[in-house]
Amino acid sequence: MNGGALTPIRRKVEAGERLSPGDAATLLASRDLLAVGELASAANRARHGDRVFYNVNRHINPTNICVNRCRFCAFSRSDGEEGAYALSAEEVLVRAGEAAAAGATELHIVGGLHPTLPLEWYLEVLEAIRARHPGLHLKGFTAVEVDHFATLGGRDAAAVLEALQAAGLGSLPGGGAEILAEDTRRQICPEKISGRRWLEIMEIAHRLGLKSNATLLYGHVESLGDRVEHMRLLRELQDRTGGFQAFIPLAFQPHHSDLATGASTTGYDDLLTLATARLFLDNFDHVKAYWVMLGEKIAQVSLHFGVNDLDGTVVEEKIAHEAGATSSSAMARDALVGLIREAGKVPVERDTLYRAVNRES
Ligand code: V47
Ligand code: SF4
Repeated sequence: MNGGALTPIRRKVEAGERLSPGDAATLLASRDLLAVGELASAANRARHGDRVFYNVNRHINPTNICVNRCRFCAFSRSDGEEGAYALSAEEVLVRAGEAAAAGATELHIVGGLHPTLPLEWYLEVLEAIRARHPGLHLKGFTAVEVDHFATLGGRDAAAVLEALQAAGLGSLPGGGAEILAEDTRRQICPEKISGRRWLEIMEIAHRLGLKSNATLLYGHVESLGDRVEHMRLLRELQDRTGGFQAFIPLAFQPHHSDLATGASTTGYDDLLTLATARLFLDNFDHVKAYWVMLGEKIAQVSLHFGVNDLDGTVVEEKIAHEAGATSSSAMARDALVGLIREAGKVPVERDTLYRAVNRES
């Protein structure tokens, strides 16, 4: 596409008009990355100025045993398979304690769909973490896990979410969204809940006052049209609930899974996807570059392509690294701050709900 095809889109952006799905498709197919980036950067700057958020967090994956075995997932194992693990409650608590001691404000807790571990086990773990570390925000459980707990325990998703909330859950991460367009979703994760069900559970969570994120898994077999449809569905739900905080495109890590293509996403596609999201998802405050999957270099450059959040310190990452990610699995706070500053931006440490964290240091 030449620069001319962007002219009507530029006019809409400048007039504050909403972009159509056709516009998003045009942006994703554009070969004028810098022009798209400039538009996205202006939209981002209008919302956030030069501020870029990061947080001090720790990921905990209680188990990799999963009944779904999505085709793109190199993290999961079947029960009894070599490499399968399930942490004890105490092991989770040790990790939470380490996080608290390191100054984390958030735990990000997600895992596989264990065939028997009941919701009650998770509720007890959350309650124990809350009792020991009341200052830690507990972000956990994708809509996929919530549905699994509901099925295992014979209750509905709202009851599961209410129980988790009562035990200390503060918000939901954005995982499990993959590709919401049903045909492609069935190809890459046939056992997973439908896209419609993922959206339904998010809507219930938002109505209960739980904020969440939304991800997009891109760079595998999906079409650009699937990406647009995915974002359209998210934008439509966000219009109704306002419960999404950040949109997070996850670059497919192409090794060691059933879907392994061996081909990583390109930097060009990563940046175009992030910039398009910023422009099309006009009702999302935050576009996050998850450096673990993008690599630190593209994540840093993306700060000039519409991104205003670099996620966090992470500490222990398994999902991307099992699938061949070459980034490190932890980043020190100073390193995150350095990346942001070097890009000419102003680092702001945030908590999970995007309030600035002030540390005496
Ligand atoms: O749901 C699995 C994805 C997700 C692969 O909400 C893969 O703040 C790439 O959702 N290549 C988990 N992606 C990670 C996630 C997340 C990460 C950081 C922040 C937040 C947030 C959420 O990882 C899964 C799945 O979509 N995934 N396998 C793979 N091979
Ligand atoms: Fe299980 Fe999640 Fe991996 Fe799918 S992506 S196999 S649901 S752990």
